[in-house]
Amino acid sequence: MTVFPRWTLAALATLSFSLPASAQTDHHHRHGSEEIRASRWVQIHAKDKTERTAIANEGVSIEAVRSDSVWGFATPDQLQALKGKGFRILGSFDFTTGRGGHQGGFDFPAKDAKFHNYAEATSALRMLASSHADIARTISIGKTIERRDIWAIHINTNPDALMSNSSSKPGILYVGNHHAREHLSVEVPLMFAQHLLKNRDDPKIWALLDSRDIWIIPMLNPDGSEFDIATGSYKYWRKNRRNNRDGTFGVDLNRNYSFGWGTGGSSKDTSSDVYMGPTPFSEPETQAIKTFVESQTNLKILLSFHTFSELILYPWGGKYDPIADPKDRAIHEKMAKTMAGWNKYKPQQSSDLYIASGDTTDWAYGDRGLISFTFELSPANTGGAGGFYPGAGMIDKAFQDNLRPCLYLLDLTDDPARATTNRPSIFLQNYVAPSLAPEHFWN
Ligand code: 0X9
Ligand code: ZN
Repeated sequence: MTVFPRWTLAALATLSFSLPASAQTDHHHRHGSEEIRASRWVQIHAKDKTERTAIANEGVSIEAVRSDSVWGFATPDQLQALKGKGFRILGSFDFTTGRGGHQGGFDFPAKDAKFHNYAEATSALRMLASSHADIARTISIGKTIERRDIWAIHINTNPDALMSNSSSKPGILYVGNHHAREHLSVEVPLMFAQHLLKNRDDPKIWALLDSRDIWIIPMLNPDGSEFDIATGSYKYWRKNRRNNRDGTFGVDLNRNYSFGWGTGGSSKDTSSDVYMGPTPFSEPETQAIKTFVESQTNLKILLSFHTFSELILYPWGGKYDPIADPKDRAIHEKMAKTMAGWNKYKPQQSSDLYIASGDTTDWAYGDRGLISFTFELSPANTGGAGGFYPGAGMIDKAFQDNLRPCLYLLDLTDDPARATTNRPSIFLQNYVAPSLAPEHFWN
């Protein structure tokens, strides 16, 4: 368990979170900012997973777990309830109204310009696919609640598979950005797609491209992402942009999947950051993943990127029980441990963090039988600038740290059980990553 070093409440208290002036007049944004204003960024004493689960059950969105506490967003009501149950609130911080006035362009602050907004992510994927049109295509897997297309890049060396979106080769899905403010979770899968295609002439990469069916969806929640950056100052937005018709917005897409939906660590309160939605798969974004995964019966592995804390998580997340099937359990454990050896993340069962039901990987494994992981990318700790906004310098690090794990998963896609046999991945030995070409990428 990570401890919480060199980080004081005094340092946190000097941070100010900004809200747009435009939020005062813009109906569409007003309710969102009210929710943010109502929420506090808090540290709560919690000594173990049972206490963390109790906190999550109050509807608090836990963002970082420390040895004896958690950090997250909580409403005053939730804090009251927790105090009533004897929890100690170690710190509670406000959002303050700050600058605003965006001119209609949704973009990152200049210092974070390397991050891709929706238009940039879309065009990066398009350019990538069109410059490798023989083996890659972009395709929309559905539309968000605000009618944005959710783009996937499909990589397959068989032109018929590209045309028909179906392949008999073993398939893998990498998906980023279930959570809006976790912008690094867009960049890593985007760079991974770029890496595979730019290095297609590397024999090891080509062997994988030629024998696997590869799907990458870097930005599942563009509505939330765009909302988060729309004013020039980050809004710490997590959910999608569903209008809940009661003055609140947003469903937590990582609580909206059907497997074990609503059985703990999620909230029925529409204003909660972990609002589960009115019904399982109520959201077009999770529906799009469901329809897609159900249509791609060749899929074997799913990796969902989140931030932050540097963790590799595997099912179950909605219950403390380990995976019952000994083979599947061993595969998840072995793969997580092997990948953690490379990226130095901490491998563990999701619910060791805290119970959260309705997440992507419980559904992907529990309903579809896919070997499934959640990566919580860097940073390890909240750091001075806040863990969701670690700066553009973190992009390259997160990519470098996770390239080999991503390639390893791709390699084992033909038969994940190879992880536990004497026919392991080629990436276990003497692996030197082909050179990166970031200068081609940023556009
Ligand atoms: O709570 C989440 O959805 C994920 N963490 S995040 O800080 N990115 O929001 C973790 C999901 C892991 N699943 C469970 N703990 N069940
Ligand atoms: Zn997340």
